[in-house]
Amino acid sequence: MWSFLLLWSAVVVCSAVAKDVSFTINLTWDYGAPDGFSRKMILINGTSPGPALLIDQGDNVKFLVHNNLPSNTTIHFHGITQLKTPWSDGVPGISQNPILPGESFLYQWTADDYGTYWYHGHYLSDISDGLLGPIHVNPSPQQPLPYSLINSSPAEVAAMANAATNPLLVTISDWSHLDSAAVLQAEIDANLDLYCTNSILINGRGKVSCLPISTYMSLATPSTLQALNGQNITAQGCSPPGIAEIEGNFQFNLSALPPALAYSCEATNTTPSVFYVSNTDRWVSFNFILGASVQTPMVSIDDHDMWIYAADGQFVQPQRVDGMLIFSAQRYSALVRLKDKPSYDAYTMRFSNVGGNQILFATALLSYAPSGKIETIAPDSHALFNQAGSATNSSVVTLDMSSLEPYPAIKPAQDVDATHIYKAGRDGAAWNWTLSANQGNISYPMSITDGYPLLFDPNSTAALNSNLTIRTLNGTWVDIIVLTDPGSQNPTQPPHSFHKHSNKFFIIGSGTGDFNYTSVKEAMQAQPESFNLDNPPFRDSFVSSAVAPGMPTWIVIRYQSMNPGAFILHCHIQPHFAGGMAMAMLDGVDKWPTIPAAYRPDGSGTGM
Ligand SMILES: *[C@@H]1O[C@H](CO)[C@@H](O)[C@H](O)[C@H]1NC(C)=O
Ligand SMILES: *[C@@H]1O[C@H](CO)[C@@H](O)[C@H](O)[C@H]1NC(C)=O
Ligand SMILES: *[C@@H]1O[C@H](CO)[C@@H](O)[C@H](O)[C@H]1NC(C)=O
Ligand SMILES: *[C@@H]1O[C@H](CO)[C@@H](O)[C@H](O)[C@H]1NC(C)=O
Ligand SMILES: *[C@@H]1O[C@H](CO)[C@@H](O)[C@H](O)[C@H]1NC(C)=O
Ligand SMILES: *[C@@H]1O[C@H](CO)[C@@H](O)[C@H](O)[C@H]1NC(C)=O
Ligand SMILES: *[C@@H]1O[C@H](CO)[C@@H](O)[C@H](O)[C@H]1NC(C)=O
Ligand SMILES: *[C@@H]1O[C@H](CO)[C@@H](O)[C@H](O)[C@H]1NC(C)=O
Ligand SMILES: *[C@@H]1O[C@H](CO)[C@@H](O)[C@H](O)[C@H]1NC(C)=O
Ligand SMILES: *[C@@H]1O[C@H](CO)[C@@H](O)[C@H](O)[C@H]1NC(C)=O
Ligand SMILES: *[C@@H]1O[C@H](CO)[C@@H](O)[C@H](O)[C@H]1NC(C)=O
Ligand SMILES: *[C@@H]1O[C@H](CO)[C@@H](O)[C@H](O)[C@H]1NC(C)=O
Ligand SMILES: [Cu+2]
Repeated sequence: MWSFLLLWSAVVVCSAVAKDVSFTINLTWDYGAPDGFSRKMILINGTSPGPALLIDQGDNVKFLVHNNLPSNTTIHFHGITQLKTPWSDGVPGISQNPILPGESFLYQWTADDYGTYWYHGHYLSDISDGLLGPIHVNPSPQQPLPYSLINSSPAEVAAMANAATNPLLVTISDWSHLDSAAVLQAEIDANLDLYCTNSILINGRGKVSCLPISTYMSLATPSTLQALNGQNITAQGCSPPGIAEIEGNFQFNLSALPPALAYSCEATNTTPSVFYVSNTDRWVSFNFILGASVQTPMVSIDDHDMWIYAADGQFVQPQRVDGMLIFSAQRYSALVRLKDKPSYDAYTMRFSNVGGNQILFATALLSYAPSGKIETIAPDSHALFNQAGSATNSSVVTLDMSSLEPYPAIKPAQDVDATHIYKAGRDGAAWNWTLSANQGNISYPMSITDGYPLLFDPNSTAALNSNLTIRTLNGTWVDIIVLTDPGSQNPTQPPHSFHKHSNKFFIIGSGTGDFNYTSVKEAMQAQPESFNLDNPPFRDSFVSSAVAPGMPTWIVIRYQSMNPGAFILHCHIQPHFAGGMAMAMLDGVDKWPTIPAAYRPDGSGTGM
């Protein structure tokens, strides 16, 4: 007994001593063929996704980037709080100047929170060219773990804890055969909002599948068929560009659109990613990261259900699901009970986009057999979801995003010090998105600060423009209400998947219709059923509901300003972000930090 206790306290003491970990990456612009089609892309030390950062809670991280790209870049560590290191948040115009071609930059931060995160480029849409990689932070030994809520048997709990400590990281992205600069140019030339990609990638591997148009039509949902209004889905599985019900009442120039961005499809025959498991481990943890620019896949594994036990890193009351919809920028960790006696060597993992934009899917394999020994795969008839992500069986359970209760329980403040209401939508063009409904455009935020990012001058004209920035006092609680409003030019909007940099927030309410109130307090008196101040989700992403004609939607997040610095709140759908759907957030303007000389534009500006 004594030796057990001593061992335990030794572990605690050890882990309390934060260790330093260093990573160096070299970014290059080179040929790759993730879905079998070759094009130039961003490689991170020769791969995409880049190497996984596997660290422990409390570690001090140094991350040195060599930019050997022909373009500017910055790296953001998505979901990392950057407590007391706002200069390492990686947003051009907000917290640093871009890393120019041939230059290097040193990011330094502490892994304050456990969980699954990711790093990615934040300069325009460089993320869409392959600049992304996973991060996993193992919790400190003091952190309570939710596994016994799934199965209380000590042997099962130990197997789950082991699986969660050694997760299989699944980075999901989507892929276009044109680079992000060409996609953006095509949007402007054709005056369109582009919402198609050529494939979905799982850990950087995918395949171009072209189904017969009649199959696409039979997979289309009733609402997609209604929007199509007699037109066919394209060979690429897309709703044809320029449908007013989808893109708004604007003048489009379809002849300026390269066929690869919506119409053409050339199938490839690549092999999928394989995730190897051993049934003697009993459990495996798949930690999914959605690094996609556009697509929203339904994730499922044939013949296996999943226990979702963390959302955006944060442990939750586990939910048993057959399938899970994952939105741009989100992460979910799923414990999967392995079969004691599998009937097949391998089972298909399915990732099928849900939404009227495109029918597009990817698969991967969960294999019980070692590499090179897969002889039998459970047949497609075992799938619970079709290639459009719709359930094929009425008893399937999908993730309920609104009830991801944090574990252990945490509560937001019951009232706030400040309320900010923003209207989000298109302005003037299908591709021109705004979060403030007043300002914001394609070059935002890169262009607004002209070499002197907001972090270095929180009293600049741009920093004081309330159409572009949210300013908070340190320690205060703040509500941000995002109203997605159908305008006359803008009858519909897809769901937007927003991400706030720095600390996590609570998602305390949502609804349809106008938000005719000046505060949550007032709204709660009128419609208490739309709010949860007791055990709401606590995470770093939130999703607005799709907007239909005449039917606005709204969603409220509540957070405590506690990390003075300049951050950003933005839609993570890349064409929307590059189109301007962002607001700067200046947290703790009354307690502004002193910026180390190494990060200041009038110092070296490189972190070194
Ligand atoms: C990237 O490659 C460099 C040079 O080979 C190596 O020193 C470094 O450790 C690699 N980085 C990672 C994160 O693996
Ligand atoms: C990065 O990779 C390029 C191309 O392989 C190479 O020329 C360059 O020396 C590398 N830079 C560093 C700092 O490793
Ligand atoms: C890179 O950033 C610099 C500084 O903001 C800017 O002058 C330059 O035009 C940018 N280059 C590209 C290729 O966007
Ligand atoms: C749609 O495609 C079918 C073949 O799958 C074709 O017969 C029909 O004419 C097409 N309709 C339109 C409006 O293009
Ligand atoms: C539409 O795009 C084509 C091809 O880029 C171009 O030649 C034409 O001038 C454009 N039309 C309009 C009205 O802008
Ligand atoms: C339908 O889904 C449920 C839940 O996963 C499963 O138990 C059942 O076997 C499925 N039925 C069919 C016909 O696939
Ligand atoms: C884009 O939106 C901004 C802000 O809402 C507006 O000022 C600008 O005129 C719009 N640009 C175009 C091309 O419509
Ligand atoms: C903010 O936007 C409103 C509405 O477009 C405009 O009247 C106001 O002048 C703008 N404020 C600033 C500081 O630009
Ligand atoms: C975007 O904003 C910048 C800075 O306010 C301005 O110079 C530029 O003209 C705007 N671009 C568009 C397309 O509205
Ligand atoms: C910004 O202005 C306020 C009020 O004038 C002042 O108290 C604060 O020190 C200024 N902040 C910085 C970083 O200059
Ligand atoms: C900001 O507020 C947080 C939360 O109240 C507090 O922990 C922190 O010390 C404050 N920071 C500064 C610089 O005052
Ligand atoms: C909100 O106000 C608008 C305009 O004043 C009104 O048309 C609408 O019915 C109101 N909505 C609700 C839900 O009260
Ligand atoms: Cu969006």
